[in-house]
Amino acid sequence: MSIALNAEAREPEVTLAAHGRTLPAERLGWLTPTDPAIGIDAIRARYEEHGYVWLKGLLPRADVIDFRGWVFARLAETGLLEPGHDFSLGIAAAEGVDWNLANRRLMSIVRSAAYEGFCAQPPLVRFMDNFLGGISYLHKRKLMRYVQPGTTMATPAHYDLVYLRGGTSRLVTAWIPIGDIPAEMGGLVYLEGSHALGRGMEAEFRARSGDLTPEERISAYNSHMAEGGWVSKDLPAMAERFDRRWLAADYEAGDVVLHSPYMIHAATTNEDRARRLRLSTDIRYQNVDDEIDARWSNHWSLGDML
Ligand SMILES: O=C(O)CCC(=O)C(=O)O
Repeated sequence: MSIALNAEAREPEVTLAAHGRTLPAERLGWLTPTDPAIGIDAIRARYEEHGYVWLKGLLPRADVIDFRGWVFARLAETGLLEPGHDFSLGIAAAEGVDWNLANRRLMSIVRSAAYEGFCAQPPLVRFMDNFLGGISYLHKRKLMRYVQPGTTMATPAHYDLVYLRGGTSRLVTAWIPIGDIPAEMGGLVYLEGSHALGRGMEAEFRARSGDLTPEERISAYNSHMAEGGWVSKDLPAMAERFDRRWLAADYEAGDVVLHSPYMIHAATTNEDRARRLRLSTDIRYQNVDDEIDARWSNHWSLGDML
């Protein structure tokens, strides 16, 4: 496979915002894409250096788009989709969503054989075995998210280890766009080089956590953390405070981003003019021989406080 990969090809002409605050152009940059064909050693080296690796076209694009259609067909009854369009387009209805039903359906989808198969598809499993240098283990608690256009929903800034402190720190998150997610659709943004910051924050938390019970020490909802384990909802202020940029990307179906459990990331709002729903999954891998956080051995349930 040969993919044209141009790191800073796109001028930051888009405006990205989250929680009512717009990222200034000088605090916005672009992720560097990686061609999976460069080989596992080079991929690992990039992951270690940058805290992420954005793998272009690792999965068959048509399969990812098919799966997007499958998911939205199952959610159609909830009123989430505008009728009359191919489900794989994922065009959002302007109103009338039955949120109780949508939540129930989402919980069924993350328990489905189809989703299990998507997450365990051979190109991904083979890659993860190779990347982790052994037998890869996929945590059972797997998250799928859809984001409506024109709403304020956006994941606040955080690093993942906060939610997985009960096992090894040698974790790898795979964030997989299920469909194209151009930057204005509110995909993940990464705080440049922040895996070093996350390590520092974690060391500081450990140093201060002596007064917590063992359960509290591994919980993201302990009294030393901001509500929900977030670092902040104010992305421009974080960029200023740490004097670095947020890196965005035009993700395409078939891409997979791997990020370090210390890498600080967030999402921006979905401003898609075509009113497409942003759909993605985030799942966590580790080497099976490393200690496993037992709290993640159940399917995701809304409100499971993990
Ligand atoms: O998709 C999102 O909005 C958040 C995903 C995330 O936090 C992750 O992949 O760790």
